[in-house]
Amino acid sequence: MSPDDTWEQADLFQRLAVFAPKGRTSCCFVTVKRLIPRVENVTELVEGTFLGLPEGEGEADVSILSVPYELTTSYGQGTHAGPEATIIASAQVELYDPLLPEDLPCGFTLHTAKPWDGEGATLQEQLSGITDYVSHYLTSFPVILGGEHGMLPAIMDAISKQVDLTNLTVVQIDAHADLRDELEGDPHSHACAVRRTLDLGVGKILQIGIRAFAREEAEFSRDDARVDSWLARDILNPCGGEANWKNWLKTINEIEGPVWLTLDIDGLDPAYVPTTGTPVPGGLAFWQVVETIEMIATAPNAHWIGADVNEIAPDLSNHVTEFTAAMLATKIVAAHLARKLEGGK
Ligand SMILES: [Mn+2]
Repeated sequence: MSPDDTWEQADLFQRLAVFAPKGRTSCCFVTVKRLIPRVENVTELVEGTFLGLPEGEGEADVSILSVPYELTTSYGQGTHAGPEATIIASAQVELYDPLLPEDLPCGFTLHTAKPWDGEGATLQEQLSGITDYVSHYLTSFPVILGGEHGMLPAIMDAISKQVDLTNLTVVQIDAHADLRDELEGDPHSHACAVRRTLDLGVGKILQIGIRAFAREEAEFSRDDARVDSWLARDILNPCGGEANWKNWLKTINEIEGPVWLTLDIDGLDPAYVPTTGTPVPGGLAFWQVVETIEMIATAPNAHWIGADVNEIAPDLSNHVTEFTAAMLATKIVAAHLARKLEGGK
């Protein structure tokens, strides 16, 4: 095998450069395959699909959508590259989940959709393009990778053709309330995403992880019965935090009717998502997000219809951000499929 072949092969998995001793210009590359065998009959990772799995046949149970939308991000940049980076990172996520009797896809059909094309000369055209794109995948359980949180109203617009939004509960994990009426004159800013979904008619918002918000948002949340805000400080406080956390889980468990999860990864502490658009200290632990996901899936009277994972800006130095996003997207898929196996909706 020539050195070029070795390099090409290494590209499929992981590359480890072993630099030659001082004074020599050449170097060799060693292929490092996954240490744990993957699903039966799957001998190698498929590039560009979620979890590196081959495309399933027939109607999809779960569709992984990519919305590389970034127009209004106010601080860090790079969320347009989030979906692709997350799909690449997902190839490194384990296929075993304790919730499932077999490894993913566990007999189900997963479909990785082509990304949204990004076309549209104006913001409005782009948002309606996202609505159209999402509309094509609603017969399955969509997991939408973003992209900035400003895409949420466009997603809700698509959902509204199937679900009466006034019956919908949106569970929002986020550092920010996203309840501003406008930011710097822009009503479509990601900082206004949840306020716009209320304008569209969404009946209930349960938001958690909130810790960077404006007086306007605090007052809006206090005065509007549709919004329940759970502040990160109240959840994580060593004195009383545990009781508040249990109360949150109980609230999720009692959801009735259709539910959508919108997971802005900045809801997590920046240790897990260092390169997200607006990292804010004092955020949720990884396991708190996992527990919330599992609780949505098992809520007895809820019908979980889909999720988005947004504000993923790739971490070029060590991939922590997109790997966190990939693990959580996988948990969403596994928790949904486990519920489906039990005969739930
Ligand atoms: Mn947000």
